[in-house]
Amino acid sequence: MAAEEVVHIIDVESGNLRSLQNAIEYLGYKVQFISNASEFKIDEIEKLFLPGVGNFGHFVDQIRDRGFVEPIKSYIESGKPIMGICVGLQALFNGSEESPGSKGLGIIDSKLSKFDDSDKSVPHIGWNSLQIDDLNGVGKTLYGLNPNSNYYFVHSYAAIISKNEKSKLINDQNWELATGRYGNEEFIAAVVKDNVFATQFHPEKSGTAGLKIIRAFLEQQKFADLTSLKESNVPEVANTEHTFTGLSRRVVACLDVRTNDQGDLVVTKGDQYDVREKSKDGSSGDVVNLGKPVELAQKYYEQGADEITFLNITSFRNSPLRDAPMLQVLKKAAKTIFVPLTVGGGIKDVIDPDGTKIPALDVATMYFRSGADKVSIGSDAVIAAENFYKNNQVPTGESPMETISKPYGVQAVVISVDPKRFYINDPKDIPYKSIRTSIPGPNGEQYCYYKVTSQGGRKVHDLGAWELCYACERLGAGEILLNCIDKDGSNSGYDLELIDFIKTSTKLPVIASSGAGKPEHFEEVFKNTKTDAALGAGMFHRGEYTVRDVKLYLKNKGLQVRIDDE
Ligand code: 1PR
Repeated sequence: MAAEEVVHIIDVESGNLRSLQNAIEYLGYKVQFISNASEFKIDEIEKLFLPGVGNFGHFVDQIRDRGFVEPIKSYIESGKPIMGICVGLQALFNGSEESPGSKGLGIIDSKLSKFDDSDKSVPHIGWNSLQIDDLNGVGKTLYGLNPNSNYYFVHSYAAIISKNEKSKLINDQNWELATGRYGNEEFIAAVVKDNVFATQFHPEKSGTAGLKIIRAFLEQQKFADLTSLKESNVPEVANTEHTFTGLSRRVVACLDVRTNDQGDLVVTKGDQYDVREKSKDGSSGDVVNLGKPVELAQKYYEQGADEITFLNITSFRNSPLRDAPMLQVLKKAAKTIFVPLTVGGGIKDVIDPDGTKIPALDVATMYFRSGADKVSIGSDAVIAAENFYKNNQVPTGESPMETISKPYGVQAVVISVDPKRFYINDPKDIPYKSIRTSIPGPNGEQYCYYKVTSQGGRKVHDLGAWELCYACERLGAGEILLNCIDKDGSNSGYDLELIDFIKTSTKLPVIASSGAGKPEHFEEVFKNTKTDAALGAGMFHRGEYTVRDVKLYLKNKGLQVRIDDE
């Protein structure tokens, strides 16, 4: 590599480009962004990235409006290397079912459609593997794409291909393909032709395995020997499951962050949302301090966490715009952590001290620009859902979920649900959906339901958790972080009944949270519920188990997990 070689990235202000910048810089290159056609000087560009996140129409319309279409086409004709990522791959196609009125670049003569959600969650979020046809039997793979690795995908639309379509792309259009499988659907995970390379997954969010691909592109190592690709040195386990979706079991580490009484930003954790130390007489003491956010996040990344979530748990008290430490945490963490980062707490319309109203979209943009891949909305999701029902289930277009998902895509919007269990004798007693429970109430009640709360459990609302999730899916949420106040910090395992109950309200992926105390709890939740991911906090912070302990345990139990490349 030439010293300080400059690499260019097309920036149409959609999604988190900071992570890609960080990954490229981590590999020793300099990054320059190009945000309009006048900055696009073909002669000065040696390697070009076209990353895209979110909505297809928003992205390709921006490409067109900023005058990028012809420069990109000329650049490709010049033979210099270009790499598309996620919607950057999708933009190479003719169009997408997501945005019928918006035209793609038409470089790949095919189109995109939505995954079928009748038998699986959509969006397709998580770590999946690739099928790579041995290129003409020569035992080579492209840009280090490794069939033994897992890569991070997050999308609802894809180039879903039949055998016929695949053969057309390969034989008539001369594309080389790596495909992925999501349930019964085969889709394009990566394409290569001459100087054009694109991936549907995010290599900048795919740990060491992903960094290897970016490096191979930067060094233009187009062909790697398939046999030289090192597999993980953790031994395979006989009878390992093959999940129906193809996704590995996703393990998320969560950091609840707040300022303690000394003014330091710390990772904390309590039980049932009480994060203060208890003294012997029962009075509460200092905020429990379990460590520094960036240090812990880095540790969990190195231990193999599939995703890291930061929750600013007291953000409802003050303006997040003044709460710069959380932005700093994110910026710093994103420099060396190459898995998805979610940030929650205070994603809502805020009024700054001078009276200026700052829309939730701008708050979210700040976080995306600092390195977040997803934002998580708690209290405001409850308010939006209440308004949804008041408005006869008609979305107004004004809730943060709607305004943020429009440009950034639903996959970037998580809702964080803080439910509390209530017992009843008869489902007809309440206007919400309920379940028959195997853990009867204190007075022998056979049924229960869950009310949602906001402001960190302080305010209980007249709204069921099932109804909240149902509404939020219609308002533009893309994933559900499902906490449980009764189980939080209990180390007694997840509320399995709650998880399957919520899965009946939505097609969205659900992250089970609250109650994990040992690796067995992860096995239990993955085997006995339909959850898409499982989150742990206290057990990791207290050092009782590492993320790697959990993953190796699951692997030994025959569950499919991602162990990152060495
Ligand atoms: O309402 O949009 O500002 O978001 C605030 C966010 O902060 C919400 O996501 C809310 O869940 C979270 N939050 C608020 N107060 C607390 C608290 O603990 N006092 N933490 C809090 C919620 C729940 C999980 C936790 C799991 C796993 N924490 O994230 O990490 O329960 O813990 P465990 O494995 O140790 O059992 P807004």
